[in-house]
Amino acid sequence: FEQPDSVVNTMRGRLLPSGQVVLGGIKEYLPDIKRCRRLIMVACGTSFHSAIACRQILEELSELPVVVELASDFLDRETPIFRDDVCLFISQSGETADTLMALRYCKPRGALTIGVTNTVGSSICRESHCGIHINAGPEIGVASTKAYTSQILSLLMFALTLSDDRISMGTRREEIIDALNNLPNLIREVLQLDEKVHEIAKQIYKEKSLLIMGRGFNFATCLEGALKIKELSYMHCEGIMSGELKHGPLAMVDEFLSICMVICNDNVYKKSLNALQQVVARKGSPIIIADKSVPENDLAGMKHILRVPKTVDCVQNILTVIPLQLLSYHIAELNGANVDRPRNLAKSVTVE
Ligand code: G6Q
Repeated sequence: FEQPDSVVNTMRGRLLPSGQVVLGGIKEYLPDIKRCRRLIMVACGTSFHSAIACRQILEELSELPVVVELASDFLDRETPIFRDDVCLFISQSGETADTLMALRYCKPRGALTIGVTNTVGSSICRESHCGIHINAGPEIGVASTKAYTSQILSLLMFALTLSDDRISMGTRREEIIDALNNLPNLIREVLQLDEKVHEIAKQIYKEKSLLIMGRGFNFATCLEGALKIKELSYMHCEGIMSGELKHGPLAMVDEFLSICMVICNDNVYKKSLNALQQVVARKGSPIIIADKSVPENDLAGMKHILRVPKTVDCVQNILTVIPLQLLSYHIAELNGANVDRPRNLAKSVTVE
């Protein structure tokens, strides 16, 4: 519920009325960053999902290869790193052991390192060459929520700074900046779905399992929503790339399995509808999260539809994840779990 304000804090002083985006912490390094051959984002958990959420727009606006890595796996593989790589280490706490070790691995190999953290003075903040502070404010609960949306915003602004001299991208940049300026209002609107989400939670909180399906810009929402539900309510929940349905997960679908599908009117809309048809043909009855521009007819017969406002494709995932954050909260509460302190987890994972 703090997100209408935390996103403002993330953008404050950075989106200028002139249409320029200024990230003070990386300004001096911008010419070097623009010259790089590859962007690598390294993170764990929710922070990793924010990297997945922004990979596509970073590829589009930077025209560079963009790699997303789980810090633990990145280290296990002893991944090759070069002097002309730019590595971003995304971490709410700035202290997560694997992410910090990945930074310490990349630095001596000559890559430029950028910390994307919420904690000024943290290890990742201090040890990286430069950084972007996400300014989400202290996050008390173990489950990351406002830090996630602020990480996405920070990476979006990073993508915008990389493309500020590309005339051909002017229109695209403008539509994204307009969407960001309107974001707090849209988040307020999404939060009004709370009661409806609560009602859905009452119907599914005793289920053993929930699958969340989507693709494109909204795939990260599925992964992040599933993580929130797992960690808060201990229910088995999986985020599934709907393009992969026919390669395995479709076998699980029947009238008994709980499913949630994210369907937005973007470049993968037709494919998302196709996935819905496949699920319905196997008697699945999914909960739908859709933007308001998706025609009623395309969702005919669906029992639960959560409508979020429509915004630009690369910002839409900030709006689609919030109903799932609320859903995880309500399922956990109905099951009597402590939503601030899930069992077996600690706030910053500083040991292996
Ligand atoms: C999720 C958790 C968790 C967290 C990771 C990484 O809700 O908070 O997945 O994102 O443990 O933590 P940092 O972002 O602090 O590196």
